[in-house]
Formats: sequence, structure tokens, C-alpha cells
Amino acid sequence: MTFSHLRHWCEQSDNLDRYGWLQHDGLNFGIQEIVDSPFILTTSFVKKNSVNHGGDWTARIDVRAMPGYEAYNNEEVSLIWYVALDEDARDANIWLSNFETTFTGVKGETSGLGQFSIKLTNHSGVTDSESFLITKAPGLNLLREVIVSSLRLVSNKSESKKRVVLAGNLLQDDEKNPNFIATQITGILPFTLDVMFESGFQTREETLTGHKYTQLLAKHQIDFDEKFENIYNLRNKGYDVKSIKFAQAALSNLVGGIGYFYGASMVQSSYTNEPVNYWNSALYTAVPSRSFFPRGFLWDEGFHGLLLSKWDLDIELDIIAHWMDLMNAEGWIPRELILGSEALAKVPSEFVVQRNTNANPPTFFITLEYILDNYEDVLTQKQLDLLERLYPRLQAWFSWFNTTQKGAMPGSYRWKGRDPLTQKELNPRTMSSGLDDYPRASHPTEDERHIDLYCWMAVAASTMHRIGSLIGQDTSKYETTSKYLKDNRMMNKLHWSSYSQTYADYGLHTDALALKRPDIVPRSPNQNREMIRVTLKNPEYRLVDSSFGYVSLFPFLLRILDANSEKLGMILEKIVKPELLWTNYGLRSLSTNSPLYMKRNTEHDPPYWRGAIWINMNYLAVRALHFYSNEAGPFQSKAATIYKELRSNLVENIMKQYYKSGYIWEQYNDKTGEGSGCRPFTGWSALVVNIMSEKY
Ligand code: 6A9
Repeated sequence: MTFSHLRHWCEQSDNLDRYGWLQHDGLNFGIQEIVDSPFILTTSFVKKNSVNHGGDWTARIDVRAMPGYEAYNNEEVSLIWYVALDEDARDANIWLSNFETTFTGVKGETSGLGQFSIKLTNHSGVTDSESFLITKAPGLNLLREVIVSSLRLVSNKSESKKRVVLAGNLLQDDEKNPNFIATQITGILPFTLDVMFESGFQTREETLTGHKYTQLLAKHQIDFDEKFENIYNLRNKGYDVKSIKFAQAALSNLVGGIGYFYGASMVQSSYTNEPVNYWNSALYTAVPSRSFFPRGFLWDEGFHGLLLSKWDLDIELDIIAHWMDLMNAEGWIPRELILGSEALAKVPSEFVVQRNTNANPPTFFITLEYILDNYEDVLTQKQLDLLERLYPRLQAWFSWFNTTQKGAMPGSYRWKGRDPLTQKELNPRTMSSGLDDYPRASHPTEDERHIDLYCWMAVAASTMHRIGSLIGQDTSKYETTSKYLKDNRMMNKLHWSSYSQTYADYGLHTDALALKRPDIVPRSPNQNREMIRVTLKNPEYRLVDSSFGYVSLFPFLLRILDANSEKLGMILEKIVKPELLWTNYGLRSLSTNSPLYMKRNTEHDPPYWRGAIWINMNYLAVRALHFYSNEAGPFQSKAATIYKELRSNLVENIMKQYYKSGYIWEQYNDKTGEGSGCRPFTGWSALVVNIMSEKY
């Protein structure tokens, strides 16, 4: 017998037909379906707030055969329900307690939660608590291993079947306090369990379970539908029920993926030789993907904020405040936040260490810009106070970018951290830009300049000016910088190629490059035959204008380009060309005639930002088209036409792929529209909701 299929974490490799939140409001309730054919598990929770320790909540778990698989009803299914304490939790205890239910319950006390009790009750069907496990687990990242290694095979005389059960109490004599208690519950399909968490030990007059729970959940669902329609107006816009369900699921997965992480980052500073552990910190953040990247990413989070701030502005401000708290004394914020052993267990070691010289796009400035665009006049005093407290940190953040990522030419900017010595990469990656393998100057030097960072800085400066003015600060410095960078003459001088008639990076560059396998040298030991890059022609300083794609679009994407500029017309003409960026599913990242279109970067790295359709950039594109179609200028009506088509291509394809595959994806194939990369990816791809509702 093998237990390799025991499900625990949300793993992409489990290949479930589909799973995800259908509705989740971020505060009071959520409802999720997990389809693991032939079974379907519906999990939900309802929370009742109280003053202390967050209040009570109940979770309901319903297990049944999928429609069409009714023959499986009457089969037995075992669930393992557990309570575990964080390995760092001090003065925290949990112990078994038998309440007057058929199941084992747990009581506990921790500094964060105070006293609490958790009870399991049967809501419907036949269920039995079959076995339990009490032990000390070495860490939250190893709970599955602890369970698997303690499973026992037993046989009952009256039955011929063998059964798998948990081992019971495994505490050694000298161990008093378990940190891991698990209960095996076996039920006959279909069945439903309620798990009740109650803060404190007092008994309730009325418990949040059974019929009471059913009623409250239904009420929250109705409120959710109403709030969703009030904000996004999808019914009013004529979308059908199926489309609205899709949009609700997209939003709910972003909201339901918000987590609270605690731990220390590993940081490589320019002042130390070895990476050091940062201070312990808390991070409240959404995540790009629950299965694959269940942790915070700095520039992703700014995009998430464009959706979250409309749904619940206070949640979003809280998220921004947590990220700003991670800033070091220099004004730097790590790009990836991997806090705690559970998060760490999901990350290959090469990604763990963060470098304090490297940036990531400061997208929180577009979130803040969006918040000002939508709420400037209705912010509460509390929200204004929060902005005021954030302001000094935003200043430090801006100035960290403005000094450390400055380019050699006045007014120019450069992503630091590209590797000039790599021999394996066809084009050294620019991880800091967020666009990883998108082609840049082939030979990184200090003299290069990056158009995307230039545009991020222009938005950052103008947002600093707006926020500062709102809270009564002297912002002349930001106003000047913003005007300086938004002056298209300056941008054109640094980045416009009159040869290709596109915006471009500048640097030491050649396109004459190839990956080659080194020849075998006879009888030489330890041959490393990995492919290496060969440069066939000397690079020269020039604009990197042979590639056309997302990077070339930034002055348009971030709305820096003047509505009257003829360059806007040239960009619009180019994006609609199918051999360049246009597809029926959205704009592809790199034009098909670019030298690195769909090329591998090393023999092990498939193309990533070299052709696929990404939703965050497409979101910026529809937003920009919407903007230019509302600005007086010669290209206004052209922008409006493209806006309509791009918007409907994106919405139709993302929804079609969702219903076809069960998921929203990290990217979409530019030839077929199919989802690729990881899934479910309901980080920035969930911005499809804003695209549907036209809330930019
Ligand atoms: C890989 C392997 C189980 C890459 O969405 C997060 C980031 C973006 O910020 C970035 O722009 N993604 C984009 O180019 C995903 C990065 C994941 C790296 C870690 C882990 C999974 O192991």
C-alpha cells in the first residue's frame, strides 16, 4: 500500500480536476470546491467577530460523490483533521478533550489566541472518529511526513478488509506538550462535518453549527452577490450567470489567497559576505499562486492591489502597510518574501536569498495612484492617517530607487543585478524588472538604461506628489521630478529609436548570439558539456530596438506618452499587427520577428516572457487604451476601437480556458490561447475582473 497520494498541501502535481474559492469576502466567510474525481469536497467557513482574539469561526466540510458518479455513494472516505502549533510558538499548548460529541476535540492556549477550544460535530451522514495521533512534530513543513510515518495497518476480525489508522499517543514519557494532534474521521458518503473554533472556554448559548451555520452562510452569500454587483456591475453590463460566477471565483481566489506569514528573510547585503537572517517580521499579503508560489512577491502585490482596493480598501491599505514595514534602513524592500518554514518548504534554495542591491518594479505606486483616482475625496480620517504614517517610508522607498537604480546618463535608470559574466544565458536575465528573460542588452554594463524603469519612476514621482499634497506636505521635489520624467522630449532622447520607430532599452548589444554545445575534447576528464553562449559579432552601444514587445510599450502602458504624440499612433499601429503583438487572446509579450521570440535562455530554461500572453501587462494595455480613448487627441477613436477588441479577446479567452481546464493560469499561449505556466494562478490574472467591469 502506498500513501503517496495522501493529499495535504495544495500541490499542482496532485492534478485535481479543479479547486478554488467560489466566493470569499476576506472577512466573514468563504466557500470552496475541491473536485477530486469521483469525489467532490465543499469546504466553507463562517466567522463571528468578537472583541478578543478575532472571535469564533466554524468550518464545514462536505464530502460526496460527483454528479454522475453516484455509484460511489456508500463508499468510505477518511479525512484527517489536525491542529498544529508553530514551532516558534512559545508558551503555547494544545491538549485533547472529549466534548459530548462522538469526536475528539482539542483545547489550547497560545499568546496570540488566548484560550480556545475546537470541537468536531457531525452535521449529516454517518461518521466515526476512527483513530488519533498525538505527537511532537519537528516543524509545520513536515506534518505530512509525520502522519505518513505513523500510519498503521490493522485488521478487524469480523471484517476481511484491512484498515489504515493513526498510531495514537506517540509522546515519550518525558514529553509533556504535544504540538500536533490529528484525528482520523471516516464517513460513509455523503457526509458533512462542522468544525467549531470557539475563543475562550465559556460555553455558548447558541453554537455556530448545524442549521444556524447553514443560515448564516446563506446570508453571507447573498450579501456577497449584492456587494459584488454593486462594485463591478457585471449583471448590469449584461454578463450572464456563468460569466459572473467566473468573475466571482477569480476575485475570491485572490482574496482567499491572502495570508499572514511570519519569519525572517535571508538577505545578501553588500556589506556582508554571507547572507544574513533579517529580523522576524509579519507579512499580510495576497499570493500569486496558492499551489506554486504561496508567498508574497513585491511587484505582483501592487497589481493585486488594483483589484483588492476596490473590494476592500482597508484590507489593501493594511497589506501595503505590512509591506512597507519590511523596508530596511536604506529604503529597500525584498522582492520575494519567504517567511516561516511552511513557505520555505515551497522554494528552491536558489530563490531564497534576496539581494539588497536589486529592485523590483515599485507597483504600489500604481495601486496608490488608483486609490487616489477612485477614492481621493472619500477617504476616511483613519485612512488619511494611515497614508500619513506611510509617507516617510514611501519617501525612503522612492529615494532608494532614485539613487541606487540611477543610470549613467542624467534622467536615465538601470535595473541593477544583471549578471555580466554568465556564460550559459543567451540573454542575461533581468529578474529585478519582473520580466525575467525578456530580451535586454546582450552584455550588461553600467551604461545601459531601461525604459520600463524610467516609466515606473515617472509614475512613482507623480504619485508621491499627489499623496504628499493630499496630506499637506511640501512635494515640490516630486513635482519637479515627475515633470522632468514625463516630458516626452527627454524620454525620446534617451529611448526612442527612429530606426525601428519604437521605444527601446539602450546598452552594449548584439543579436549575433547562439547557444552551442562545447565540442568533446578526447580523453579530457570532467567534461562539462552544458550548452554555452557564443557571441558571433562584437556587441556595440546602441538602442536594443531589434526586439519589440512589452518593454517597448511602457511609455504607452504607464500613460507617460502624450495623447497628441505621433509616437502613440505608431505604437497603436504596431500592437494590432498579428505578426507583432496581436493575438485573439491578448497581446503577446514579444513580437514574432524579435530575435529571441520563443527562444530558450539556457538549455534548461524554456522561454517565459518571450512570447506568452501575460495578464498584468494586458491589464495595463487595456487601461491605457481606455485612457487614450478618453483623452482628446488624433488617436482617440483608434484607441477606442482597439480597446474594445483587446478587452473582449482577453475576457473571452481567460473565461473559456477556465471552464475548459478548471483554472485561471499564469500565462496564455499566443498561438492557441491555452493556459500555461502554473495554475491556479489567481494573482494578477484575476485582474480580468477589473477588465470585465471596466474599473481602471
Ligand atoms: C519558482 C518553483 C514548487 C515569475 O508571480 C511571481 C513571479 C513574478 O513576480 C515574476 O514577474 N513569477 C515572474 O517572472 C513566479 C516566480 C516563481 C519563482 C520560484 C519556484 C516552484 O517550486
